[in-house]
Amino acid sequence: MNPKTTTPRRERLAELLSDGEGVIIFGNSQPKLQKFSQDKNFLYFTGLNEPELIYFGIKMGGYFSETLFIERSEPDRIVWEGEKLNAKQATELSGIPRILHLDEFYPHLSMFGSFLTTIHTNLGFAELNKPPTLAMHMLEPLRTRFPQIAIRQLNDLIAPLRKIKDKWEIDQLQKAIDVTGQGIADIMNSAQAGMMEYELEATLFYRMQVNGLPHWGFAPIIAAGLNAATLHYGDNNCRINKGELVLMDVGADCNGYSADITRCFPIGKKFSPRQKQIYQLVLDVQKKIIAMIKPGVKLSELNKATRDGLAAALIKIDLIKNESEISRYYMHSVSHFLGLDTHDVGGREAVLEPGNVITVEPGIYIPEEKLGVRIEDDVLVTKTGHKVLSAAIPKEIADLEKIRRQAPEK
Ligand SMILES: [Mn+2]
Repeated sequence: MNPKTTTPRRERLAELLSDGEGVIIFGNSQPKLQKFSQDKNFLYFTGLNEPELIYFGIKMGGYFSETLFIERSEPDRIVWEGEKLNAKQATELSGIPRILHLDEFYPHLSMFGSFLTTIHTNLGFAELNKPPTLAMHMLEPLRTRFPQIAIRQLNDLIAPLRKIKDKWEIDQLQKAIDVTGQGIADIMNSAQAGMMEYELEATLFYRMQVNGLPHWGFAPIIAAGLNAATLHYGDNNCRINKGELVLMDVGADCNGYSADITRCFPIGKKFSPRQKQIYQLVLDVQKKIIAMIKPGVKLSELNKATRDGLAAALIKIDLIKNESEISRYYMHSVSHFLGLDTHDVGGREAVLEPGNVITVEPGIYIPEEKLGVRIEDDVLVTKTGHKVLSAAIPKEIADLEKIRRQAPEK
């Protein structure tokens, strides 16, 4: 990301604001001895992937004024932490001309305090038994002094911007998806009974790293047998047994953009008849849902068609008697937006528009048979329909069995 991508985004942000409205985006902090990961709204609007930064923009008299707050450099900390971003670099990388230091945040904001009507910020959500979020904590003195200022969730304002992906963003997603697909192929080519789930995880992670994508988009799920029927299983620490079906819900990160792919494969040379039956019905529904995708379609329509399709299929094979029982075996939504966040901004009631990227991921989970199947692709909505960005990653039974026949077996 560079000012060529981020400056136009902030110009569009400015267009969403009325006079007296401001935007404050708190960048994330560096946790001790852990990898830094930037707040996605901060990254989207500034392109700066560094900790301890705050962005402030305000509309006044039709004019949009922007300030970035950075840390003061402390010469004797450099040997520990390296050089901090300086003002010149911050402007070059973000295109934001005015740079101040973090200790100037309150004095600077106070100058605009009586003029501000609303602040849109990455507030987060208050939770019982949890401390206030950084934004709540940081804005408290301002709220006390200027009680007329309404504090709003930034995501509600900017979701319409973030959910339309430009070409550069789609390229990042495509690269994340392609490398994830290569890693999935590596796993399918090498997985054997007796391995641990985390060995499969390591195979994909290695592929990501040698391809220049050193970060996961989200914590990977590698789940064999019964574990695949546990929706948020993420321990990845069980031994994989012969005959089990392995479910992988994984995605690499490319410049902050996350792939989100789920594939299943048998740990022998082929699917058992029951695995095949369930897998095929999930696949048929998944393809039907993908075929529906075009501008104007609502996510809620995709959800309803998925439930109806899966219910009809399970009635046909006598697993359930009537449609309402489908919730026993399928209990999540079929789609979410994908982008900087794996579950990206955009909402559940959205109407699809060109430039949206969504997942399509129906599943059937039968714990009593130690079987879970989910198939997930990443789909771009185009002007006339859709393009499956993950189309190169095999999912047909015949293709998967062909790969597995060639894989070494213990
Ligand atoms: Mn997903």
